[in-house]
Amino acid sequence: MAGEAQSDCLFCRIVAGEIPATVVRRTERTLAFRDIAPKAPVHVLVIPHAHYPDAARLAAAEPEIAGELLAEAGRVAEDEGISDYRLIFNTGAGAGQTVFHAHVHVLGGTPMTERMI
Ligand code: DGP
Repeated sequence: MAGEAQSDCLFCRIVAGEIPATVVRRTERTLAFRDIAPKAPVHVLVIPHAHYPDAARLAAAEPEIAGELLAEAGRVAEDEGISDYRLIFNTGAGAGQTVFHAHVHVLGGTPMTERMI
């Protein structure tokens, strides 16, 4: 069913605590943790607990959670002490998406003038 945890999904397993991650924020419906291969001094991923393959499909099915994802991204930036940051939603393998569980990258802590991811 839409939104249900998938046993073969890396980020579902992080949500379940089966795979360790450096968690920086957690809410009832979202989780924020540091990217394993940071592309900037601040590189945090914010994901919904619910499994949707990408952010657009999350927004279509659960617009409230999609809004929470953005609000949490802003709170991560605030917690990290950065006012300038980039939010990235890679959607589809051809755009660089490698994990097919909706997520937004929060990138910052350095001048964000070039393509980084
Ligand atoms: P994307 O390319 O947009 O699908 O981003 C997926 C990100 O997930 C990528 O920047 C690397 C990160 N990542 C992959 N595996 C792990 C992991 O096991 N732990 C953490 N913290 N991040 C991971």
